[in-house]
Amino acid sequence: MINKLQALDLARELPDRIFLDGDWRSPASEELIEVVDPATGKSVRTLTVASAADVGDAIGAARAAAPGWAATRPRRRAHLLRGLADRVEQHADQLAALDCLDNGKPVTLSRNVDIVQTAAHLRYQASIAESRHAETVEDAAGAARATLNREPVGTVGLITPWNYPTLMIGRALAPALAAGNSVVIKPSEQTPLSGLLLARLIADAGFPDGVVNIVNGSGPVAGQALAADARIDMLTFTGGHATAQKIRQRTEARTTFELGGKAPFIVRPDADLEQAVQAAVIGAFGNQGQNCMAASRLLVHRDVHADFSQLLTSRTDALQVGDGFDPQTECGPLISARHRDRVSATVDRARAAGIDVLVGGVSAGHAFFRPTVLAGAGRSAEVWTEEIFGPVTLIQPYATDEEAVALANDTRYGLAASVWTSDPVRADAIARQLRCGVVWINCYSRFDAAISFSPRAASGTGAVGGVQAYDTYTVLKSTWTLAGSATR
Ligand code: TXE
Repeated sequence: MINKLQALDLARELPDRIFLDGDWRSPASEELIEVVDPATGKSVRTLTVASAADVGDAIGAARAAAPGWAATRPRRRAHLLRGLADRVEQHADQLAALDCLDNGKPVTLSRNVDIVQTAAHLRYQASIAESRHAETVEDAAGAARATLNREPVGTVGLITPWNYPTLMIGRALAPALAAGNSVVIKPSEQTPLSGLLLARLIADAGFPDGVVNIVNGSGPVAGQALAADARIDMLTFTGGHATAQKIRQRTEARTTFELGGKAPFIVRPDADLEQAVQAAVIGAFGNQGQNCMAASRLLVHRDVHADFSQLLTSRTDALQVGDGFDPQTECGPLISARHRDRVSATVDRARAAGIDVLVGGVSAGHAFFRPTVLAGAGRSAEVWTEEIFGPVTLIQPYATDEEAVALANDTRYGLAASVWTSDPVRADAIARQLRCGVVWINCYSRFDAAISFSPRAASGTGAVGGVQAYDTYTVLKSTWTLAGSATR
């Protein structure tokens, strides 16, 4: 594992460039972003950000590379994707350390979850590229047959967030490339480091020039330029709702969005409380709660509510908050002191509105905020309706399964949910009624590159993972041949 000093050295030797057409280029802009270590508030380094013209050039390079990449045999595409997966695994410590440095997340979590999953998506999508063959269908009269081909959409823009910097790139890049699209990536300006190392690995893996381009830049300039460019055929955006609204207004391209969430976590009276509490702690406070699938509304049956609350409060209080490079750390800092202030102000407003703070509710220096459990929020409370995106969860008692489902679905979001019970029939009945893309029964935060989900309602659109993600990056073409007309 890499320590913080080594991570700082690594961050400082990465090029202050954009990765364009297989080469490193100095951005035309003179605007700088400061990369900050949220655990200390200290500057790591500065990077020159891409201008709108730089983004335009990156799109030009991607478009020029698109026909060649689309025509590249799927087996070759798969080979290159596997080569990239190998390199991601070989550089797992470095990628994890860079994500720990500018995001603050515990380095072991990043190493064992984010980077492992990134490589898994690359490998899985390589296998789909090789196996997703064209289908042939005969028309009803038997007079003609059609071949259904899945063709790449063209050039894809990926605008990614800061909460899982490497994984959010890899998870979208893998199906986009597997399906034969060229790509321009704009990582979050708050976490620009791992994208630079990924660019090196992409070049080293042997992808043709221009197939992948990576531009670090701000949302309002580089992000907007990418979103508004008519040469972009498809945009994949993971981030905030307000930004998604702006992007929707600016693009006519195909879009997929993964936005926020307000995931319910239902605990029935027959649940294993120990396990449920353990999962709630990880679900609510993992990644410092900066996770669109965070267990942010704990709906607990009134018969076990007191026991659950007591256990949860003491487990939460015992969580080790600290620098992500410290192996003891369970909760790192939030992404920035500014975000910590936002989270803190939300908890202060909840307190002022009479909502109980059972544990936490205080900041702990720099960008740190103690994991927090709230109780007694009504359904119109801000903390019930709005995504906090920090280490803050709520407990709400309920009396019947029907009430639990109604509370769970009382949100504009539709991303994830969890049900805790020893009754498989009830579990299934509840899961069917939940309006969201993922339901975990007696578990939380389980993912697999082969298993897909679709965000719903205000949480977004499209498919993440699985063969369905690959299909999202394709367009269907049916080619008809009249029977007997094209024989040799
Ligand atoms: O996201 P932004 P922020 C949610 C979460 C969080 C809130 C705001 O609730 O508190 O969003 O986070 C780029 N045109 N999620 O402000 O700004 C930006 O540069 C084009 C949930 O950090 O949406 C970055 O690359 N792009 C989410 C990306 O959008 C623009 C993860 C996301 O940043 C742009 C993150 C513009 N005008 C936040 N403005 C999840 N689903 O996990 C910004 N960007």
